[in-house]
Amino acid sequence: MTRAVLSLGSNLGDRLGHLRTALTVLGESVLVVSGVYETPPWGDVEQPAYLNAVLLAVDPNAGPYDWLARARAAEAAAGRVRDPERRFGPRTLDVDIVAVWTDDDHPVFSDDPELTLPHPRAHLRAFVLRPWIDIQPYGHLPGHGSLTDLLTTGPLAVEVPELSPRPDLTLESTA
Ligand code: A4P
Ligand code: MG
Repeated sequence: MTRAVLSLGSNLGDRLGHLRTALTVLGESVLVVSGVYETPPWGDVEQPAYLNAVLLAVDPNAGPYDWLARARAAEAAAGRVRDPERRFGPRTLDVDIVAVWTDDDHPVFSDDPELTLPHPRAHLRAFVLRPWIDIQPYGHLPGHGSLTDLLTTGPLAVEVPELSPRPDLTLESTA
């Protein structure tokens, strides 16, 4: 069994609809979903604002690479087209594997470029950590410390106020 924290992002087309598509594809493994946040684009600023959310998923039969396969299936279902010229550019749906834990609660670490765990940029992104703390207030990003510390000290603290909670947009869990 593994537990996985996945991040969802969309800034093209029906953004909320694309996030909901991810939940539909991930299905019953989804245990809990954060609120939705409207966030300024990170990494490549010449693009529309994103909707971001984070979820916790659990599956007795899923290994780490199964989460990656499901993430790709969700992106495909949302009609994602990759632009190799624009790494952090706009997309209908991005599903990243933020972190994975084994059934005995050990975090999985991997430096495989195909699946790097934890996600190599998660600790730099308020748009991942802020939704995550909604669903795991005492959570830790493996290798980087508590979500509370990451969000309240250091460079991310100034980014948090730039994220707009969108309580008018809800992602229902399918669990
Ligand atoms: N890969 C390795 N590790 C992982 C992992 N933990 N999770 C590999 C997911 N994928 C992982 O990913 C590129 C390669 O990373 C794949 O081969 C995969 O096997 P991709 O999904 O093909 O491309 P990408 O998502 O465009 O690249 P990347 O580098 O993951 O982009 P990011 O870092 O996800 O950035 N601003 C805001 N506000 N909100 C956003 O959601 N997202 C991005 C995308 C940029 N700016 C944003 C947002
Ligand atoms: Mg990605």
